[in-house]
Amino acid sequence: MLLTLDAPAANPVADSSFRRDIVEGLSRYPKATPPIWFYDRRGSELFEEIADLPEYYPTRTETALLERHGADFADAVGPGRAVIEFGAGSARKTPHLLRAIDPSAYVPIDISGDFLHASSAALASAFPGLPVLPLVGDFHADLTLPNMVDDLPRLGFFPGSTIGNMEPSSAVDLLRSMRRLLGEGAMLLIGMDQIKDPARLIAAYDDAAGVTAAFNLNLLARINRELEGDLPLEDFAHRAIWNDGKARIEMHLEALRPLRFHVAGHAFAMEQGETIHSESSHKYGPRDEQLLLRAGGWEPARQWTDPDGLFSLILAAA
Ligand code: AVJ
Repeated sequence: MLLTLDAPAANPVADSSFRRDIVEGLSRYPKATPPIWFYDRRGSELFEEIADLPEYYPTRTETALLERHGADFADAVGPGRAVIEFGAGSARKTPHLLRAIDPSAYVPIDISGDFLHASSAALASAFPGLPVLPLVGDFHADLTLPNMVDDLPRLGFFPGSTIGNMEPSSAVDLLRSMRRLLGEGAMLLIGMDQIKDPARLIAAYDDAAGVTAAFNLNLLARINRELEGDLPLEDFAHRAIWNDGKARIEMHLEALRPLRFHVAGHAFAMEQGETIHSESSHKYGPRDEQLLLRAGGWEPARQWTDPDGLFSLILAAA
């Protein structure tokens, strides 16, 4: 049962913070933009295509863990919790968890309103008795949960290793804000991608079919469309590099020649070879998960890792 009366209007707050983040990110050196802005409708659709790519193992590996360990989750979490999902509810993962733990409500949170509305409708029809209460917003900001979940124990669900998009300090801040939002007695089920052979990691972020390149370049198309930009997409190349010192994959958009362009009335220049750093995906070694969760105010309780050691789900308690 979907409890949103109408499709969310364009979110003016997101529009102004999009403008602020992009102008600020292109004004600094090196240029860098927050990955949250990848996810307009086209960006969300491209990410769903990435999730099916042979090179991109995280989604299928995490989904297999969710399918396989449902009885463990039911045992560890118990029925009747309100599931609060941070990031778009993808139709392929969340149903496995919802079927396993018999929740009393589901609150998917995402910044991309129209994509969230579509995925929430799909989930509501798959779980007719479950109150589905989509919340359009930035989960890094302070949010207020729907009144309906006020008196329910909560389970946060933060899959995909999206935590890896953040610098360690921001990741800790996010975990702390999740702890505040979910409250005493809450639990958190979080996906964290494991460190591995850099060649395998680079392939996962620079696939042969070029879908990840299109995902990265789509940000520039969105900037041109929504912020009166004139960036020449044909003069940028997608790059995925492994930063060993920081244990992260970095996606960049490299200028193939000296460039001058405008965004939101501001003029920018790039030298040939200069890049816009558009995303980091941090990878975690043994025990890193526990350290990060504890720093964020959570106590790790259970961990499930696939047989090849590629990806982990960790259950933690507030
Ligand atoms: C959706 C943020 C988990 O970091 O692996 C996929 C996004 N970027 N391919 C990730 C992404 C390039 C993905 N997350």
